[in-house]
Amino acid sequence: MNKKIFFLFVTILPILCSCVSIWPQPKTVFSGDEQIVIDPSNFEILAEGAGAVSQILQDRINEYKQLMFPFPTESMKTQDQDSINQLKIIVQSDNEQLVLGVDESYTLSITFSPLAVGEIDSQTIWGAIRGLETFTQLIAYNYSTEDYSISELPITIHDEPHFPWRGILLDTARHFYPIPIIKDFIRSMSFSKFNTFHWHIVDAQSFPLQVNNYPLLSEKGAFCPWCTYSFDQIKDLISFAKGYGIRVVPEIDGPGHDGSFGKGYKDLISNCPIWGEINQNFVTINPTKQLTYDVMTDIWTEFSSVMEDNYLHFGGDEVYTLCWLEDSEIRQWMEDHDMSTKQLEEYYFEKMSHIATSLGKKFVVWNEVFALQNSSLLQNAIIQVWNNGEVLKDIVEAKIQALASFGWYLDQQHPNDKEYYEWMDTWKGMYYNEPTNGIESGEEYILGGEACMWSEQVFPSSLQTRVWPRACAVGERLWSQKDVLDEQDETDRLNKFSCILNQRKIPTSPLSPGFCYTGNN
Ligand code: CP6
Repeated sequence: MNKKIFFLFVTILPILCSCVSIWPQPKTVFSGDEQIVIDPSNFEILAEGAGAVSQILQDRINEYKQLMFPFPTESMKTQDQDSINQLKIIVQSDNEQLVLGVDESYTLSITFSPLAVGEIDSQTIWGAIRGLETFTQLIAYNYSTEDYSISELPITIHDEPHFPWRGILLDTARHFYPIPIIKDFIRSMSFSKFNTFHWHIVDAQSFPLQVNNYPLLSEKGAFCPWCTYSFDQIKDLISFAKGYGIRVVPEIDGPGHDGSFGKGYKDLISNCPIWGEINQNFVTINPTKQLTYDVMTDIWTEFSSVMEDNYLHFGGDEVYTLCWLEDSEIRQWMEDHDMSTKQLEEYYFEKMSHIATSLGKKFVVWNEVFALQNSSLLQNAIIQVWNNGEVLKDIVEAKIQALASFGWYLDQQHPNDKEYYEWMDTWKGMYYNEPTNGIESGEEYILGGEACMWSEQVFPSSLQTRVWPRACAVGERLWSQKDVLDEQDETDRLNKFSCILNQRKIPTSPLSPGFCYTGNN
């Protein structure tokens, strides 16, 4: 069909379709049925608008140029075919600030006028980076003809995220992850349009954080002498993550899961050998000592000096207050202050909340803190729900901001599906876990959610294989609209996306039999 007539046709009668294979599914896609070739040696990406000066954008353009064309094109013949030789990226704003809720929307179009032209329009560089990922996924490689093409043109995609907070938690305390491994992981997160890296940095089993004023914390608490993160490294990691539009939210869990504080400074933890013997995770911090608050203030002050983001995670999960009762000094203190264990826990969180406020940061905690029902604590808190989907409803009805993580535990490898058969489609349970289901009021208080990669049974070489492709399902649930729910379409698209990750050398798995060309198979 003549392209002009065709374009007229699609303009008058737009075809809203999900026929192109993009993960996560964009908000709207209008597409036709023309195909063009794209020759890497005759293709350029230009940036225009105020945002064009951004070094971050330039870095991503250069990286995506590589990702778009992973294979050789020796025999590519473009002379007698329609081709596209330019992608123009127009970014309105030069503001590179990366904060929760920043504009990540973009419009991507490839139209004929009469030659094919590609364009990405966005308000911010973050939208442009999301659009570059989408554009890259449109390019298909044909290994028999050794050429690249884009089909279903002309195409116009309007896209923006459903939720502003789309994260993955990584626990670096049950096993140590060197910084380059974390960087690779963060980069791979951006391919599914995740934008938040929740760093569960210390826990009962190790203390890898180097705290300048309290050096014994990591000297005694880390797994090995080099199994540590300095604030210089953290600053560099935060800046790396920012390059991919990913915020870093650090967590120092407490008052539970804090046994490793005691390796360097015994006074910091409660003396509960019986409970500690049953489970290392049960050892709590000692909330009656001023030293505890001095150390926490110090850690959070150092974090705040290297981060741009506004959120600090104070933990609050699985607090075994029986550990306090086993310690006679703490018992005495509680008696002297006429406090119950619940009040002592509240006392601890009031101090933490004060630290957050005095540093100008927001206070994120796990859902057990909501159960304390202490209104002064909850007023400005963000509650992350991990073990009880029902409680999410109560939190948002109380007009408190929330994050969903239940159903998104990557360490659990068995399916949530009711049906059980030969394969374990563990991604499906995660995929259909829509946080807003069953919420009648206060949906706007759900900021988004996070998949959680606890590391008791995972370490550097198994991290990415454990995470992908299941976390992609979470990525789409958080990015795409609520009504994107077609099982066959999702399976096909996720298989294709997993192949793209494979081609980018990210260790992932397929969902079903098929062929994924990687250049060496
Ligand atoms: N570590 C910490 C964990 C878990 C939590 N906190 C956890 C609990 C239950 C399951 C998976 C992980 N390993 N610090 C709970 C938030 Cl099923």
